[in-house]
Amino acid sequence: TEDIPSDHPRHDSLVTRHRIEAGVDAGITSRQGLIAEGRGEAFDYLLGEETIPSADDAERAAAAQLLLAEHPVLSVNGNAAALVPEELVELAETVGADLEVNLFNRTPERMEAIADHLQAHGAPDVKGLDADERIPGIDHERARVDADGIYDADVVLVPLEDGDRAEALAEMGKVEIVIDLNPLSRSPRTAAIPVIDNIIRAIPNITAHARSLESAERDELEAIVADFDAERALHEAEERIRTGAGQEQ
Ligand code: PTJ
Repeated sequence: TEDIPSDHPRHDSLVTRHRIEAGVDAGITSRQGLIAEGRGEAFDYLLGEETIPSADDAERAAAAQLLLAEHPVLSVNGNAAALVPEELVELAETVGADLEVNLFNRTPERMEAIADHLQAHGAPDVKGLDADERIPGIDHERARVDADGIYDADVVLVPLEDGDRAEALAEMGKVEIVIDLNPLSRSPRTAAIPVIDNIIRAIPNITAHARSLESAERDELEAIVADFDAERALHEAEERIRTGAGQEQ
C-alpha cells in the first residue's frame, strides 16, 4: 500500500484491491472474493467512486433502523472483514449490534481467521462459530447461523450478499440492510434498505449518521425510516450509472 502515491487518481481503488489481496493471503477472503471485488470496482467506477446523495439517504435510514432495532446483527463475510474490520467493530459498538461471521464458502479455517481478525480489531465477541440454527429455505452453507445471533435478530446488515440468503432472511421477517454496488443485483432489490455504495465508504458513513442520531427520539428515527424510498434509491443509482448524471463527464 505504501507504494501507491496518495495523489494517484485511482488511489482508493488500488488500496481496496490491495486489502482484498492481503485478505486472500491471510486466509480471510475467498478466491471468489477477488472476482466480487472486480465486479464491485466496475460499478464503483460508473458511480463516480463517491457516495451519491441517494446512498447517503440510505445510510442515514440504515443508521436509524439499526438504532431502532431490538437486536441488530452485522453479518460479516471474507470481503467485508478484509476491507473494513475496524469500521465494522466501531459501527457495532455505536448501535449496539452483534457481529456474526457468515460465509458463502464456509470453512472452519476461514471462520476462525475472520473471527480472530475482528477480535484483533477490537471486537469483544464474534458470533457465527456455533452455527446452531439454520435459515429455512436455503440449502448452502450460508444457511448456518447462531441461534442467539442472526437467527434471533430483527434487523440484519448484510454486505456483498448473494440473492438467496437475502430473500430467505426477508421471508423470516427480518428487516434487511444490504450494501452492494450493483443496483441490479437481487439482494439490494430484496432489501428494505438497499445501500448502493462501496462498503469502505458506507460503513463509516452509517456510523457517522448513527452518532448524530444517537439522542434522537424514537418517532424521529421512525420517520427517517418511513420516509426512505427503496425503489427510488435503486432507480437513482441506476440513473447515475446509465447517464453519469451529476458527474463531470
Ligand atoms: O466470504 P464469502 O465466502 O462469504 O464470499 C463472499 C463473496 C463476496 C465472494 C460472495 O458473497 C459472492 O460471490 O458474492 P457475489 O455474488 O460476487 O456478489 C458480490 C456483490 O458485491 C456484487 O454485486 C458486487 O458488485 C458487490 N461488491 C463487490 N465489492 C464491493 C461490493 N459492494 C460494495 N462494496 C464493495 N467493496
